[in-house]
Amino acid sequence: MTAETETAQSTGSCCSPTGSCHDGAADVRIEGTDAVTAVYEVKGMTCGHCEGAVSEEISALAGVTSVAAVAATGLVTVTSKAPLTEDAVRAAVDEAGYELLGPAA
Ligand SMILES: [Cu+2]
Repeated sequence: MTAETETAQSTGSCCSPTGSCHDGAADVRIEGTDAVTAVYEVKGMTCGHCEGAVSEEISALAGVTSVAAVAATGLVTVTSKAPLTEDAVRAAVDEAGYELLGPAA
């Protein structure tokens, strides 16, 4: 009989010894990179599902770090590591089933 079985099992942590993998509140910043934020106007969003669909497609674009779509205003705020072309955003919005009206003033 041994009494040391408990400590031997604690090596399965996926990340740090503290066990904190993804802290939801963490503000992730990419150092040395200027984030670009652009606001676009999208036609046709009516609910949270629409917001999610548009966000998902735009999030898939290269360099995009965050997307915030608001159906009530029709505005989509996109943060990326480099400026996006309007064509790329338009294609993503189109893919989601909505229409990009253009950059919001
Ligand atoms: Cu909807």
